[in-house]
Amino acid sequence: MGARLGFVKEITLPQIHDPRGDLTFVEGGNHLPFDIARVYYLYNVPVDAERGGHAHKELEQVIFALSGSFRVRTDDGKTKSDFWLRDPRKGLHVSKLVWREMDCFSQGAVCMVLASRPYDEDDYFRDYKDFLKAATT
Ligand code: T46
Repeated sequence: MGARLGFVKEITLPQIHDPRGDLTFVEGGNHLPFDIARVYYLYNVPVDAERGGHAHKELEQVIFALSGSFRVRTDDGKTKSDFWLRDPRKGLHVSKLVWREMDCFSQGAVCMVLASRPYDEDDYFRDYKDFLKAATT
């Protein structure tokens, strides 16, 4: 049986609005379809930086722009899509076997990622040909 193709889906978190400002929260297993094993964030990103350029074998994660904006380009081996993240309530759920590239960071952008697994370099496809083989066979 062939590998399941990866998927990418936008997720909108709750927002509590009052005169003091907005509050958004996220619960693993409730708002996300996995328990959160790791949180990491990217900041001080030069506006011309390109990040990503890999896919994961098992990890799934949700990517947020907590501040500013950036582009996420995804590729599941069949379909390529572009997403702009700019709303802290809206995350991009990126499953395993999805190649992702991130660029067009605005000045001061902060990217937060909620991940289903601890960091493991062995979980990465950093070579596009290796990824394509796993995603399409
Ligand atoms: C992804 C995008 C959105 C760690 O030691 N622990 C960690 O949790 C992470 C994420 C990275 N690292 C080390 C590994 C590298 O030596 O930090 C260095 C930079 O990592 P990387 O080049 O993978 O960073 P990005 O921004 O290209 O990719 C990261 C995630 O790795 C990746 O899963 O989807 O952010």
